[in-house]
Amino acid sequence: MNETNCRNIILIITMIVVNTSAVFDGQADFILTLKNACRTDRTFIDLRQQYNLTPKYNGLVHGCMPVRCPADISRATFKRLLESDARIACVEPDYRIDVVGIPDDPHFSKQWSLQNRLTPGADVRVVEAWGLHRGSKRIILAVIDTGIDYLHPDLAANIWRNPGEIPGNNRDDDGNGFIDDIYGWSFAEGNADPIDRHYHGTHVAGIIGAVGNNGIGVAGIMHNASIMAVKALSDQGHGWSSGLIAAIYYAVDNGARVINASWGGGGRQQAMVDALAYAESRGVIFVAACGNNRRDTDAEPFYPASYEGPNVVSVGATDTKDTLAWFSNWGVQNVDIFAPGVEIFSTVPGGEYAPETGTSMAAPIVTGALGLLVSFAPSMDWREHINALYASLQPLPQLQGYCVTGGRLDVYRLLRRGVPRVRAMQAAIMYVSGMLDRKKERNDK
Ligand SMILES: [Ca+2]
Ligand SMILES: [Ca+2]
Ligand SMILES: [Ca+2]
Ligand SMILES: [Ca+2]
Repeated sequence: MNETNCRNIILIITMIVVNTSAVFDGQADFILTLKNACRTDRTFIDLRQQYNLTPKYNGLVHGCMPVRCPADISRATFKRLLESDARIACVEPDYRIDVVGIPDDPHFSKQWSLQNRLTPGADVRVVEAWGLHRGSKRIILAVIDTGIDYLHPDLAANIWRNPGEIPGNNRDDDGNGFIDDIYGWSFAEGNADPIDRHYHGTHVAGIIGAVGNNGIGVAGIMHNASIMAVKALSDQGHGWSSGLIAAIYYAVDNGARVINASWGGGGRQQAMVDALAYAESRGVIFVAACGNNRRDTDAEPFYPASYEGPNVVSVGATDTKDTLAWFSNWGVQNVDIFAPGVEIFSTVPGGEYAPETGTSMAAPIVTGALGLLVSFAPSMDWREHINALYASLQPLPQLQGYCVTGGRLDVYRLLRRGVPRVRAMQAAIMYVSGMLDRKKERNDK
């Protein structure tokens, strides 16, 4: 057999094995991260057989392999066994992850919001920003959450549709490893339907990109957008880090430019660090809610917001008085910026609308703002987009000591940062088109 044939056969084997449909839903016993040199289907099969493992997915999720162990051996013994295997870089627990839910003191929250409803609101100046740009469907934002009500009349037109996939033919037409993934994928249920029966993901999606200027409901920060629905949290609002890691890889591999993560929990995890580094390597920004526990995350981290990658933007919540919201976490090293997170009105399943409160609502305001900038100034790279975000904040003395920047989002100033690049691009286009016109004139003579 010559080398080409051999490679073709390996390729065919790869295509059969790499199918990320779920073997089981729910919690894995361990997430194995394989060493770089061992990230092959052969190793996947060998490990499964040798240790009698049940993998969560029918293939490696990049280098990562969530598994259940055989019932007849203790977890501790098994962990030691796996850790001593030279092919495995690390063996970690599969953490429970929850939506960053409504603050757990709803009564107080109601009173608090009633008290402050008459106070003039501080805002992120998005109306002025809309004078410059309102977004576009070219930019894909991934909402990794409880799914999205993609049929909601104020969202449907801004939901991403996988261009390479034909719905309902039981085939993976675009060859991305997922069959009939039209709107995204459900890693919570292991199927192609990321519908939201909770509320959280739909609310987050509407903040980012409810259709603007359509005469109904609310306007997202982006009036026009493509929102990818990646469901990794259940209809009860929780999930497992194994599913969230797979969801991040899915979003990155399918073209998301910004990922919104209004969830968290569990400990620091190498498999998650790897997924976020992969996103960084592809220029994908990861915006994470910093949590609603009213605590200093420098002392007690809240993941994923507390991961230190330069593409991870950790967002805390301010209230209508532009001060730290009563439930919001903070961290002068761990939290990057603040955005409003109190009584934010947005879409909920069934064509409805409701106000919600939390850092879960602050993060998608930042995601939407970054989406606007990415769409407005596409010639800037992700580092420039993030630098523009930090440089354009409204500095507020009352936020000093609560986050790295001491500032609250200002969407208008953010877009202004993109103006020189947009002008330069327009000038270049005009120059080229002028040259073409002159050339045409010469030819016509
Ligand atoms: Ca597909
Ligand atoms: Ca299909
Ligand atoms: Ca609307
Ligand atoms: Ca950060």
